[in-house]
Amino acid sequence: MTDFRISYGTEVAEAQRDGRPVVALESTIVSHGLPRPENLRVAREIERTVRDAGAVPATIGMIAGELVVGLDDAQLTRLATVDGVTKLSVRDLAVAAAAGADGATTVAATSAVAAAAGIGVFATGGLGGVHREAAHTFDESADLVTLAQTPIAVVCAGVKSILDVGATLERLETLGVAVVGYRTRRFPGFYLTDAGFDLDWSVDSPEQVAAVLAARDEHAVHTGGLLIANPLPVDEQLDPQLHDRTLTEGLALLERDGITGKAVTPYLLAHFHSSTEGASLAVNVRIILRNADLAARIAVASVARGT
Ligand code: PSU
Ligand code: MN
Repeated sequence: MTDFRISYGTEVAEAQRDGRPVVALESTIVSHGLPRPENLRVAREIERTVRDAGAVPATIGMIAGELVVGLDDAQLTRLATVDGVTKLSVRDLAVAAAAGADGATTVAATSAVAAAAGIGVFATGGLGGVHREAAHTFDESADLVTLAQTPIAVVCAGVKSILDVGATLERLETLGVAVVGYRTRRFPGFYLTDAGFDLDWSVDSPEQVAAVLAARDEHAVHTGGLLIANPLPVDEQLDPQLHDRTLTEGLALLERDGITGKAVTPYLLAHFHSSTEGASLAVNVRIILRNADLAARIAVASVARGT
């Protein structure tokens, strides 16, 4: 566990003191994954979804060099609307803190901070992973290696479909990140219901996930992350033909514009959102809200078990 100095939102601090369920949420999705002005509206809707399911939302980010677990509405607004918010992975946290920066935390950074704050459940959209040209570029998200070392349950719709999903699943196996499908044995593909790969395990209820987390803590053998892969229903996914067309186009543009490093994922997501005229945005929002709801139910079930 990393020893960060953390500032807690009032509601989160109270919930933790009273042993009530808390769900961690990331801010990169807000600052870099969704277009303005919808991003702020969606950020608030994610928090409301967590509350409606009986848990307290803890959106995580950095404000003027301070790590905040449970951003208040003014802080959330700042990260959603101000220019120059940095995308922060785990390695950036100390540097950004020393610089007094505003920053949005990725899945990697959010997981590490949430675990350090004693929060066990986290909801996001789609995980980062191995990029399609990784054999040449070595571009693999720090989300993977961080989750290998971080005891947190992440509810996601698989990994982003812009990635090499098969290679990402192989890396998750190598790194020792547990993956279970939620009411499915097929790995979801973010915008798409099914990415074309089988899963070894599936769970059917929040209580079952809570049982897995309890067993992990009891045995203390596997201390890494657990992915709960929660697919969109088929009739809510992005039209697969539109998806494939948009992705091919986006990958070509990436090459043309020479985009590399941490700019790749925001660039491709922005391309999807503009080129599908909002269709991918609507799907992305559905994904996050469904994951926020499931994560909250898992947090509630974990508290009910007394673990
Ligand atoms: N899921 C989404 N939208 C996003 C992301 C995930 O629906 O914007 C973000 C997450 O913060 C994730 C990051 O950690 O993209 C991955 O970036 P990279 O590939 O540079 O590691
Ligand atoms: Mn990368």
